[in-house]
Amino acid sequence: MPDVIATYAFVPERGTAPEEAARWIAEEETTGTWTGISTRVEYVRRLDGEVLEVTPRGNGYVTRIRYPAEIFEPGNVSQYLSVVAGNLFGLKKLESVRLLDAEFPESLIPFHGPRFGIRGIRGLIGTLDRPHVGTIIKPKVGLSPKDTAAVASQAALGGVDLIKDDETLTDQAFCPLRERVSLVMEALEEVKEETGRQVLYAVNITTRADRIVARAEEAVNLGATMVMIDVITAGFTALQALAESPKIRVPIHVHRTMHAAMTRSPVHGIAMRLFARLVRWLGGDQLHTGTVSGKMSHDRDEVTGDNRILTGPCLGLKRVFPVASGGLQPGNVHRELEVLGNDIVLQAGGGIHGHPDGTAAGARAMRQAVDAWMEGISLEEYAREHHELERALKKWGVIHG
Ligand code: RUB
Repeated sequence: MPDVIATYAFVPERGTAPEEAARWIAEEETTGTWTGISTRVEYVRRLDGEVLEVTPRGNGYVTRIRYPAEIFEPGNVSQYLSVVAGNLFGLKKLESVRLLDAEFPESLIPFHGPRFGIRGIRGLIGTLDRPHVGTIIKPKVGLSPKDTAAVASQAALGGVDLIKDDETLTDQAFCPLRERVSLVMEALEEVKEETGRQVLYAVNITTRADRIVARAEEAVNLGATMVMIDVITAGFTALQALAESPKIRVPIHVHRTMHAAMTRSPVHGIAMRLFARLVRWLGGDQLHTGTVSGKMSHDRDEVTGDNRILTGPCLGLKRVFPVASGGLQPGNVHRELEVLGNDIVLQAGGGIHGHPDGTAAGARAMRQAVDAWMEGISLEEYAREHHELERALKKWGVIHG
């Protein structure tokens, strides 16, 4: 049976040989512990982890460790994480350790993946190949349901494809979910009647595990055309529960707030790569993977590699729409697209609602930047005949490589 292979970058504790440090990982996560134990009887030894190789890299080492497939419970991703991303991070034998990736055999991926994926979402919106433009309602929190709907309406009129709640907005007293969804959907229906355009609304249904599916169902019953989950804070199995619920037949937008506590350090933690794999397996339709020129810390090669995990071949599972978000404005659009390609959702909060002429103008400016890209015209040249874009570029400038 093919096994699980996990790759770690690490720096051993002073005085510990790299091979020994790697062996500590393999043993801690399988059949061993800090000392020899009489209960590690012979038949258990087939479940030992195995250090396949240790090679120097930079100031440390990279190791590949084989975990026998048999130690994993098929379909239980919480348990998968407890093995490949478990106690090892705290071992004193390692000064630092970062899980770079883990590859699992087909027998451990018994998941149906996204229901919609890139093609399904394009079908809902009616686009063939242009990048999608999304917005996050800003301010993150504080607006009443009525004002949220008014902002959504302006963004939709300006031309965005997707409107979403921010990661900290759920069902607070100042903006109850029921009222917010009803009013936003009413506003988007009006825009649809006026313009013929379908604009999706991703409602943040993140809540405790035993209530999340019911909350998502409630949002869908109120007309939500997408649901959103903060997958790191809610848990991967909460995403799985949503995706597997027969009543939630809308795409799932996956936000990754808190990920950087694990993914940001180049020497310690967990690379985004594994989370991208899990989200695709478990049924996310869109996933934040970062920008290459925005406000959040990023590594260009990691972002493009993560997007390939979402969009490359994977056991016939549908392709997940990558979402680039954080500090984007019309002046970043060409930089993002030349690196990330057209199968991308470009999301702008401040870069739309901060436009000098308001939200609708900001949405128009983002769309104009995308249109310029599709027509092969530079932002500066397109801005000469597109007032909203011109105003945005004057405020924020054009971001080159
Ligand atoms: C964007 C925003 C998003 C972050 C998340 O707002 O608040 O939650 O982009 O980051 P703005 P990531 O457009 O005003 O910067 O996508 O990297 O997880």
